[in-house]
Amino acid sequence: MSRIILHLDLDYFFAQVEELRHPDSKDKPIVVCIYSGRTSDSGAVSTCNYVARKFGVKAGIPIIRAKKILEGKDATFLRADHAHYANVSQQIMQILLRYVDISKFEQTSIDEAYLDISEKINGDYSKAKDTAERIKKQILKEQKLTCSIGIGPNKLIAKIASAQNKPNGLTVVKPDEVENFLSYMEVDSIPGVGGKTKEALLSMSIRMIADLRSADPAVLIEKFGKNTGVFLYQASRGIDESIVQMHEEQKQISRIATLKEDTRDLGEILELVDALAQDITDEINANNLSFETIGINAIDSTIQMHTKSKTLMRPSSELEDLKKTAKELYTELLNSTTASFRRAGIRVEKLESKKGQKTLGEF
Ligand code: DCP
Ligand code: CA
Repeated sequence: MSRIILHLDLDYFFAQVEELRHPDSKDKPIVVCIYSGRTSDSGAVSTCNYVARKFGVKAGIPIIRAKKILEGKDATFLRADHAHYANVSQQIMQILLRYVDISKFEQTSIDEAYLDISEKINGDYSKAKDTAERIKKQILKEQKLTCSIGIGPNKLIAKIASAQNKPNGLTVVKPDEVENFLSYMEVDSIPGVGGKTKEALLSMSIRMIADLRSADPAVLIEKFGKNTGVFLYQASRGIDESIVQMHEEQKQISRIATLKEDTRDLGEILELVDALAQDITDEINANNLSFETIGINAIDSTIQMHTKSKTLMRPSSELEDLKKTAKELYTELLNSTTASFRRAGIRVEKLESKKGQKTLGEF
């Protein structure tokens, strides 16, 4: 069965989020910086808005260089606030999970995700496009952010497509358009093909994906090794069988917070943990999920991490189960150490969609 995959990438993510917090600077250059701390200006640009990009500022360049480029341009330089961006990212991923079951969802970075929307779309690319438009509208409505979406028969094509019409783009590539779509692109449009591979290919007179397609696979394998050689051969033909699926370690929801003071009082710890448990079950229920394993992670006053976990007899989504197990685990933890705790956390794992209640999808 042929698949339809959607790839979403938020536009100039950190900087777009900062535009919302600094509406007066929105139409001027905004540069988000990661300061290294050596001198007041040392560090690199994390990202910037499109106004700043027009002048040549981009991710990775030294902050000092960006300041020179934008001198006299009334630019705003901001320190990256990862906690805030992670929070916004989480809300957006929650929106996406309304459109697919969690088993058809894969978040690949703070601002990118794949959705396998094959089911219910039934090979109809115009329906897939409608879905993408709805997702874009919803994210704009709830979070005031724009994103770019690519749709194609696999992850490779969807990802390349999402980069085509940034910002606020929507690019659909149907199976019979794949070959043409790729032909006029340079080889480094293929995700994973960086400067080194590009140069090596150039030395073989391979610049465009169309050139790569005519290359002898045996030569590619000889030059790049089996894995990369086969990958290049397949990618140039738009072939990618990899499935949309979260990695095991991503299939968990966790919360951690700082206690009012260092303590080993079970009551005080549970007061905080119960609030975190409430937060987790809210997220679980909003997504129609269940959990089976419950874990705790606590950091003591010497910054040592302690963890414990327990698997239930059957999956649950109940706050009471979570609170009860957390209490057991924290009781065990306190009995096993004389440490005092600074931070207390809780997490749920082995997440599954609840049977018979697949997420709505709204297709
Ligand atoms: N990021 C970073 N340093 C980099 C690249 C990215 O800190 N060298 C951060 C800031 C970005 C976020 O990761 O906002 C997402 O990275 P993207 O590569 O998707 O870049 P943007 O979202 O900023 O821009 P685009 O509109 O091109 O997607
Ligand atoms: Ca992005």
